[in-house]
Amino acid sequence: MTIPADHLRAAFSDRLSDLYRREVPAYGTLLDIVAAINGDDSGTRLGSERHGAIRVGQPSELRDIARLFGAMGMHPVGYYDLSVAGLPVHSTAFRPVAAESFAISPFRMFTSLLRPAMIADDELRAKTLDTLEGRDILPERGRELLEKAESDDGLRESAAHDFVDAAVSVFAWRPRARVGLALYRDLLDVHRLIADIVSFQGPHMNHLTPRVKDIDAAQGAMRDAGLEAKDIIEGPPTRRCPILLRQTAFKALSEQVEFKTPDGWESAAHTARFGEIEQRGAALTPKGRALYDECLARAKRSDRDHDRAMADAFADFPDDWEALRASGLAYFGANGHALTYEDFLPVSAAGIFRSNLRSADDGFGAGHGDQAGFERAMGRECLDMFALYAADAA
Ligand code: OOG
Ligand code: NI
Repeated sequence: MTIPADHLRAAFSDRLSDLYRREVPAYGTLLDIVAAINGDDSGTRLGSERHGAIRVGQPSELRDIARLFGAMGMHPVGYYDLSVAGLPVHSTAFRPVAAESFAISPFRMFTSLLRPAMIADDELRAKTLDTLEGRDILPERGRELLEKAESDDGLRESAAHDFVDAAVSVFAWRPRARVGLALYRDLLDVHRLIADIVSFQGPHMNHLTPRVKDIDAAQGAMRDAGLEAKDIIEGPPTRRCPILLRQTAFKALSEQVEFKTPDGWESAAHTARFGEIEQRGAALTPKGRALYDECLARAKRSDRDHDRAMADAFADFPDDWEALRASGLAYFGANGHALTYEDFLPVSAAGIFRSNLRSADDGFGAGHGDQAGFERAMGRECLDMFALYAADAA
């Protein structure tokens, strides 16, 4: 019997969580907080739901990742242009698409690709490309098993186990850098994100995010547990009928990295990896999403404090299920419940990236999106999230 892609994904998600708990102990604290708040729902989809985030440096890596995730039933949905927030990356989210697949494992991976063209300094851009060249993020055994998974044979039990092992290893933290300390520091000076993407052996997990029922409660509990939480929760304000996605994170930890020198290794600290939590609400239609974006823009123009500005800006966004349905703002399924938003939000994602960058990393200015370029690099198109929700809606 071959193991179905949905089951490979479920095993992969659990194994990543075990790994991250060992690598980033504060993530374990976060899981305890979330389990306490989710209570009885811990045994349902909510209890095992999480997303991860990774960053890759070049098209060949994005293609490998797309194949690897494809074998686990995760497909690229949506295009996120982070250059509008001054970040030299663009992204998609690999996730299941069918309701039955979500029921088995809703694991998603937010995946960003470096945009070297946004590095203005010619010499540093050339060095970045040089450094990335030849980096191969898939272990040989992983590549063989991937080919098998993609073939008609599929993977039987023990090969499936090895495949998940190999897939997990791609995203593990490897403390030996591929670059010397001087180049690392040059890259860090240009942008912390670039240093994180270029300097290492592979695309280590940047964070892992359990889903919580009540993010306001979780934010308070994070502070009580001594985790340095972000000042604000990204996304819509607290509401009776939750919509889209709300997120918060704790500050990155400092990890020792070894850098090559002419006569051995020297170590220095790298700060990038953290934990995040999310609360998911209803998927909005294009009309609902346009209203959300408008409210968000209004809040941004306000000179009141964040919570006040958000509450004011969203005051007219209907907050009962009947009104959301009647006005065509949210998607509803055949059972009468709103469909869950399974994707991400570009402004929130920028806030999550930013929470662990410096103000000096804002120097890129606004750019433009390049979805066609991203898709060319990936060798696949990004699926349209609205079409997917519409197909599931009653
Ligand atoms: C990804 C940041 C975006 C989210 O949940 O919106 C993200 C990253 O830091 O690589 O994960
Ligand atoms: Ni995230």
